[in-house]
Amino acid sequence: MKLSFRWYGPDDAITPQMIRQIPGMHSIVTAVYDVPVGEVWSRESIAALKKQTDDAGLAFDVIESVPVHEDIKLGKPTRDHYIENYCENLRRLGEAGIRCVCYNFMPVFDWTRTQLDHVRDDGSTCLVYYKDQVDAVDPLKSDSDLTLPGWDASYTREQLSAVVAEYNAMTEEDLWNNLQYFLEKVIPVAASCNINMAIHEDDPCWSIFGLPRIITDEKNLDRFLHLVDDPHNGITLCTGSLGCSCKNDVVHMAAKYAAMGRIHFVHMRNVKILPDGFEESGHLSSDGSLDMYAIAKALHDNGFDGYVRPDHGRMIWGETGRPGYGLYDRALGAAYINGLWEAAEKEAQ
Ligand SMILES: [Mn+2]
Repeated sequence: MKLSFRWYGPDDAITPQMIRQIPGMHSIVTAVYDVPVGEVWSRESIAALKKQTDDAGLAFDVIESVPVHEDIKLGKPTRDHYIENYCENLRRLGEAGIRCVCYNFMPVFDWTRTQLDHVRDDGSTCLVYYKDQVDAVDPLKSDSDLTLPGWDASYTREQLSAVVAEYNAMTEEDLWNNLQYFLEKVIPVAASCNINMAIHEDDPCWSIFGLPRIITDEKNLDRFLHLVDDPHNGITLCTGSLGCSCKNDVVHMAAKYAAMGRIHFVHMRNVKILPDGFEESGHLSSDGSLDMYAIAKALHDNGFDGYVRPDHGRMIWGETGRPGYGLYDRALGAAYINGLWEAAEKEAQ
């Protein structure tokens, strides 16, 4: 297990030097943020990230994310141009020493939550998803002034309605076909660059606004891995994204896909499942619905040797900043992951 931590680049108030002081820290997880989605990342921007990471004494080997342009997901004629740009990014990242690239294939909306600052009993705040609040939003109604946090602000309301309508005309099978087309071009390039591709599950792992969503459960992950049956075609096991549905047995999935050598990256976070939604919790097992030790042990006992990072944390101790990405609670999460891993190692001896 190589412990890692997400860093949002030079504008992030949390610096690589701070991250370096978390015990056991190995890698920075970052991305180039100064280029629109679908364009080629400059070698200068990649080198600047690498230098800042190197200077802090951390490894520069994981990217989250190289985002996939909507035209690729929609299967538009322009997709070949964007896929070639994607492959060029992989070549440049491979040259710079990147070994793992996280991405997702979610239509339009990346992660979806209804509130980013829900106040918990202990006074900390967290991200939540309440179904009734999602149901109250219709992205196709341009006169609606309702929005959800985390929506891509680069879309105008009209553009958002248009792209949602395009996806509504697609079936899940169409999306599968577009994913396969993408993988068949990208995975051979990743393999030649010694990069493991790690798709992130849809978050949450069900359809929203009638949009197709396919990276959601064990059956679909099995199908995904067979689309291109190459070890470089792997997954990011995001425990919170899969674990917000009680239908997913995250411990079983961790064991199974680790044994297959197809988990390259793990996002460790806990989540409390509610009858109609979920609340993100502290990393500790008893704070949510997931058995975090059983997940860590399943990974360990099945030979997992990839990257792990604490995922979203609560906001605690008065910290402000990017919701879910404060320093304090993620650092607590990292310390907890260290403890879980040490216990799994010693139990196995
Ligand atoms: Mn995640």
